[in-house]
Amino acid sequence: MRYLGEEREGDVVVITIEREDKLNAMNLEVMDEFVGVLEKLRSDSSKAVIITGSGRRAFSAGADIEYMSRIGPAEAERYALRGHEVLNRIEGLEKPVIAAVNGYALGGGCELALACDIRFASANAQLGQPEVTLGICPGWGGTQRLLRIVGPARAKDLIFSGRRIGAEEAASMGLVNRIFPQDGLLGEARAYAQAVAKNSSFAVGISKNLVNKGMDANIDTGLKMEIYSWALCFATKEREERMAAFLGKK
Ligand code: CO8
Repeated sequence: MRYLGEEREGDVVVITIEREDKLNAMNLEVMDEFVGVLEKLRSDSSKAVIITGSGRRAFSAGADIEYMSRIGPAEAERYALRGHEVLNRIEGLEKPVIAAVNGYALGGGCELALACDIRFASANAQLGQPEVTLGICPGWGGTQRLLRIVGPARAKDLIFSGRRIGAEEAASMGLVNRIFPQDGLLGEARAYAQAVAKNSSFAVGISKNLVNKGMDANIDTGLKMEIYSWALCFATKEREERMAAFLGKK
């Protein structure tokens, strides 16, 4: 792969966008590589995934502006669809995905982070949806996922103004879960991912699915889904073993 690094440590896979000279902006090739990596992650034995950017300046500065400056509506649709495919695959992956936001996460970069389950940020991170400054609206789910994470008023503020916010402000609106010094960020993300990976991956995966699907379901449907999923856990050997191990300790 040219633009994505992939490194596995125990149960955790770290994917790094490696286009540091362009602040990890994502061209079509980056998105194509993402599709391949995510397809593999769907069925491999890993239990948690971290996505980050190379270097100390950016997670990702977004979609590739040089490329977008030369395309028309048909190519733009193809680009948007590819982006949505990647982000939907991240959201649909039945294992936790943590964004380690190590600098700028702008436009498509912020949208990539929004599709992840958990966002850890370095103290120098800056997030934003500056698309309108370029004459476009957010195109990789920003209007929809940002709305669901921070609510309509904050989403509109960020999208209409295109302003960049720091890690503290992002955390205050729930856009970022936790903030770490830059040098500790990846280590903290790894430690968190390893800790989550120790839990039942079936139970974590099914919980992710319930939260994601529940976001757009009415409460009755969401609670019904929870009951069925909960009951399904009782069909797993792992549930039996984990409960027996707990009782055996006593
Ligand atoms: N695309 C392509 N190249 C980029 C991008 C980008 N998004 N961002 C930075 N770069 C490049 C610069 O052109 C520069 O390249 P070079 O050295 O060859 O000139 C290099 O990265 C370093 O950038 P700067 O010199 O600009 O660094 P600064 O420290 O001066 O500024 C900023 C850093 C503030 C992050 C600045 O680079 C910036 O504002 N970048 C653009 C951020 C942005 O607007 N992102 C949103 C893009 S739109 C988008 O993401 C839409 C998503 C939905 C797509 C839907 C599909 C159709």
